[in-house]
Amino acid sequence: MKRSERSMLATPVTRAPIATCAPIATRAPIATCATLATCVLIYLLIAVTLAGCGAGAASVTGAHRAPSPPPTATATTAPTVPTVHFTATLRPLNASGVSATARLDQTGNVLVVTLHATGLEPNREHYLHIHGYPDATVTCPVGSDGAISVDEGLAHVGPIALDLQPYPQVTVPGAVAWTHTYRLSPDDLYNITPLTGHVVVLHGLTSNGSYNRATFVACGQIQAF
Ligand SMILES: [Cu+2]
Repeated sequence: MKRSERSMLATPVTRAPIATCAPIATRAPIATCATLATCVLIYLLIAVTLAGCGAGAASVTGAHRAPSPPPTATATTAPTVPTVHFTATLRPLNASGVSATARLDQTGNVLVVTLHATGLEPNREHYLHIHGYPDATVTCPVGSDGAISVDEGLAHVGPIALDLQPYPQVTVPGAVAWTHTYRLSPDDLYNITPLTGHVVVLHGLTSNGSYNRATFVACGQIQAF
């Protein structure tokens, strides 16, 4: 047998599948069948080839299939923590002339405190605190514009529950707007809960020519709204 004849015989058996899928389907017209046996053989080859092509097509399609959509947001998002809102109206103590409003927005362990104050001495450090006890209620000193010592003030409002640093910086007389966000530790949360049992206090006043950074200058009860 000549080499060209051997290669012609070998070709259909070894080369038919995958690489020539589409051409084979269009390449085997009935008219080309020389005998019934040849036709059967050709159709068997076509059937086997198409089956292989079908499998290949499926796998290719699978490989290019769009990835499954990610789980919906509702399935993975933690439950929303509500924000609770509080306010405090600070009235002057020790004839300071200081007035302020504080807003407190608490979302879980995040507390945003906003303060608008007037009458604070400029270029002085003004402590800003939440005072009170855990699971108890304190109130601001009565007779708010009278002279109240630091000890008397603390007797009313209790210890510092949360030190609101960095304190407001007042560089010029007049109003000051200040806000800060705190990420509270478990101890902080314990100390300020419930907020409605606590007060906001501003400190710092010059009296008789000397500045006392602990003197109470304004106090306000925290209320929910
Ligand atoms: Cu204080």
